Amino acid sequence: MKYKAIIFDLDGVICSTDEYHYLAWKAMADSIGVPFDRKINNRLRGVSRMASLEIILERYTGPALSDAEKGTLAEQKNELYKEYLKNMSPADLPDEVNATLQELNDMGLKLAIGSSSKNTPFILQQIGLGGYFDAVSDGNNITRSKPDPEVFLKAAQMLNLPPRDCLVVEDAVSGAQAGAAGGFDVACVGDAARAGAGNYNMKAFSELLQIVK
Ligand code: B16
Ligand code: MG
Repeated sequence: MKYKAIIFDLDGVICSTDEYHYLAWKAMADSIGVPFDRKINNRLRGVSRMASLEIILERYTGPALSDAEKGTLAEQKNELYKEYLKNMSPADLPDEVNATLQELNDMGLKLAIGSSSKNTPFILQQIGLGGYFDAVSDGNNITRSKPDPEVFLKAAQMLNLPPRDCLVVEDAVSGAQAGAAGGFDVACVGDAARAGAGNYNMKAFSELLQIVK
């Protein structure tokens, strides 16, 4: 086998929370009168919460905001986002992803998560994957956000494996860059695959079954 483990990004790879992020950021943006649309929302993929807020505030023209006020705005968004996440269930885990994870597990690969999201444990629980992964590295155990490789390096450490033995799976260009910067091979789906950001650029998640052999 080419790899001993696979480290998956969460949002955009295992499941999609794009719409909930959009709705929650939109409510926050409306509350301070800053324009926000789905195109800007796309730029927030894989980006940490505070860095996402800074991107949204690029169009803000009101009175200067203190760090404390920015923290309150991010918290306001997150509270609403968590309310939306309560709607998630195992039905939000696509069948193809579920079946592929089972097959990869049966092949003897270690499976881990490498996500920027501090809500990772809650999302995994909602989609029925709480306790499923061999390691979970997320926004709660990192100090630097993607494209810094920290989140993936910590996942590899938790698995006790060097980066060359782990394949990273990402949907965001910043995430693919993080994987490459950490010395990992990267397989991309979605936006990052269309941008050709990975060593492998997939049309379907199940292509992983061939890539790892
Ligand atoms: P939170 P990923 C990322 O998750 C999302 O793609 C990104 O849109 C979000 O801003 C970030 O998590 C932080 O999320 O506010 O829940 O901590 O793609 O790295 O799994
Ligand atoms: Mg992602």
